[in-house]
Amino acid sequence: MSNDLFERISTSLIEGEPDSTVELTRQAIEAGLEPLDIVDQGLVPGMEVVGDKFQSGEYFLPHLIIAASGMQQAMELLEPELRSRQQVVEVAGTVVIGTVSGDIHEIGKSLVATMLSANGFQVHDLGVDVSTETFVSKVRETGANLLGLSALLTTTMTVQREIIEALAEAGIRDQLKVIVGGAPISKEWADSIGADGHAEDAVGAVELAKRLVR
Ligand code: B12
Repeated sequence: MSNDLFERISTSLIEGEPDSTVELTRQAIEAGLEPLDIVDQGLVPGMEVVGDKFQSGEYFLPHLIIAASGMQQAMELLEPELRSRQQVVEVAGTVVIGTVSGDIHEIGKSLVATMLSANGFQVHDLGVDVSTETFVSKVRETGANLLGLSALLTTTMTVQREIIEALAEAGIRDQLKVIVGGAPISKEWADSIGADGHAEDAVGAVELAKRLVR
């Protein structure tokens, strides 16, 4: 039964039916399925197919936009569920997170922010297309011990390096750990720009964050 629902959620994204994506996600929650499984086995595989079809030229930007709106609305239903699964005892750390300047991809960054928050981190989510100056000043203002930088484009991943350099220039690079993520981000890239770590998904991001700020 669960497999069938996950597959229908994926298909609804691929076929561009956001209302069905939301309705099927609601059904999956009501059926008691794990919220993270709904994301990982239903929504994300569907979005991957949409991304592949866009890359191969079969789909165009409107397809991406429609699928993203379905996924975002589904994520809004899932967020409170994701949060309530975790028994938060103490603040694990303070995180500033956002998508870098020039990049408006939001879904993965928001999922990472939600999962960090659900795991006891105090999260300041700056949104998307965040300027380097805003990252630096928010880190100063909050005294954050972790900074999360999301970039989904090969053209914006270089901004992650600029932000790390700006932190150093501001004299606050040593005050915090910087983690990076997004589809094009690899361990090699993270190492080459002097980040403290990278993660492939939201669960990995939480593990990394806990390890780094402990
Ligand atoms: C949805 C989407 C969009 C939506 C975004 C809507 C929104 N509100 O977010 C819209 C339609 C706006 C969009 C626009 C564009 N997009 Co787009 N988009 C995608 C798509 C299909 C899915 C991204 C997604 O949401 N995935 C689901 C989430 C859950 O996964 P995720 O983002 O990877 O996040 C996970 C991990 O990466 C990691 N992570 C993410 N952030 C962080 C941060 C930290 C700190 C850590 C530790 C981990 C971490 O954890 C997350 C959770 O598991 C991808 C395809 C793909 N395979 O990624 C293309 C893709 C990223 N887009 C692409 C392109 C080209 C564009 C456009 C340039 C298209 C255009 N011609 O205008 C524009 C760029 C606009 C801009 N300036 O940013 C290309 C990028 C190619 C490249 N190599 O640079 C991709 C790869 C599609 C493709 N195959 O060609 N896009």
